[in-house]
Amino acid sequence: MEGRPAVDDAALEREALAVLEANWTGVATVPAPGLYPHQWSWDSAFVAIGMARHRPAQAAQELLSLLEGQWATGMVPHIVFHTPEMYFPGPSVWRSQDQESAPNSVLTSGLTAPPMHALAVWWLWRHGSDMAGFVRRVFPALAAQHHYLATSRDLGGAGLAAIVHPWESGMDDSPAWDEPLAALPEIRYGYRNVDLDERHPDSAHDRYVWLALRYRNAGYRSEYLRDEHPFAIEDPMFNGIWLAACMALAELAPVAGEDPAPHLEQAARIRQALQERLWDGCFHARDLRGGDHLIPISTVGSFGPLLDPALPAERVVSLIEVLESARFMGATGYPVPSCEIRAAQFDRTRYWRGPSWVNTNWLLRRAAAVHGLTHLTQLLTTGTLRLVRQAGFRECFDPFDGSGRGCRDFSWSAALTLDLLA
Ligand code: 2M8
Repeated sequence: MEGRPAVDDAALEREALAVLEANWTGVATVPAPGLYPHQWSWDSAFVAIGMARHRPAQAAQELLSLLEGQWATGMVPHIVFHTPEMYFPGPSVWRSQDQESAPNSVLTSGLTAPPMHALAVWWLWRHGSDMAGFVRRVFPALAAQHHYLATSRDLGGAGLAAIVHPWESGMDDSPAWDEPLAALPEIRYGYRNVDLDERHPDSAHDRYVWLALRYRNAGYRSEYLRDEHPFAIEDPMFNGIWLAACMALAELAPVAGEDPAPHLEQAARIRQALQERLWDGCFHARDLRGGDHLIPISTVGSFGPLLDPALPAERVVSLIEVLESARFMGATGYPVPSCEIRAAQFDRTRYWRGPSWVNTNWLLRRAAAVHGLTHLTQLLTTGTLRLVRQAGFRECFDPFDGSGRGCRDFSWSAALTLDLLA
């Protein structure tokens, strides 16, 4: 594998802080220089988590900058464009300025992303200092974000939030979306984009753009999503994160002088719906469009509901068995492949189709910790640190030999390393 001389903890921490400093624009952190020149929603939450102990004021600013992009509907967009840097799909695709509910001060995308933010604020409150004022300031925005998910995105009507685009999962090219994407019409736009072609060698990317344009042309209306939009999926990772975020909001409520009860009730609704709708021996995504059925493939997203401290013990045991088996980390040298390796679609080299990611490793480590699984927590910590020590802060990694893939100096890989080292 592509190695580099062993670095000790202090050097690794210095390197991580240097990457984050280089990727800081003055108001926010870009995921990586060049390829991702704007602020991405869940990337910023992971950056804030990693910075909580080191630069809490900057971490708070990171989240405030993201929330500047929040729409009046409560929707927190998956990209906020603070600068005119070129990126496709950029502001001319999303046209947020034409939407009454979008902010005037900044341009944004029209989709959302996994709602990590309340958890990030909780992390900051727990590990940073003097955070009560910040918590009071952002609490209403976080409550509005959750209200948006509970109303405009409960497309299945049973208490889960549906994603309406693969980009909303944060795991764009996950094999879980292959089948629902294949059911859409074949689209061939005229342009080509080399970076994106490498990620999506088939016409999948054109379908992504087509889906985004349909939603935009419908004025980003919830009624359109409910009645017409051809892509709607209840994803276990998105909803597992949302549940954890509701629990975090309940714990933050007293700090903000608010009642925790509605947030605990929301968490209970998600918990029940996850069990009733997404469990069939493992958690799977539910396709609300193609005849309303579970998509059989298991991915790293299947473990999202493990973030719930109240997940029934027998479910925890079954999920951990799958995670540690030869279907996932039992067969690879490094944690955790993003897709089960026995699946025909597994590809150790392609983004969310196989490689290991620092953010999902971190989420599973958090899940292991909330269930008191000390050995697994330790395995995920050391395995992830081995990846970045050997290959650097790459976007993702080959799960078999640990070599780096995607771009370099990737912010969440650096930030979460800081948390793993703590
Ligand atoms: C990737 O997503 C973008 C589109 O939003 C892309 O493929 O170009 C994903 O890995 C996503 O999870 C991440 O937030 C984003 C920026 O790092 O890149």
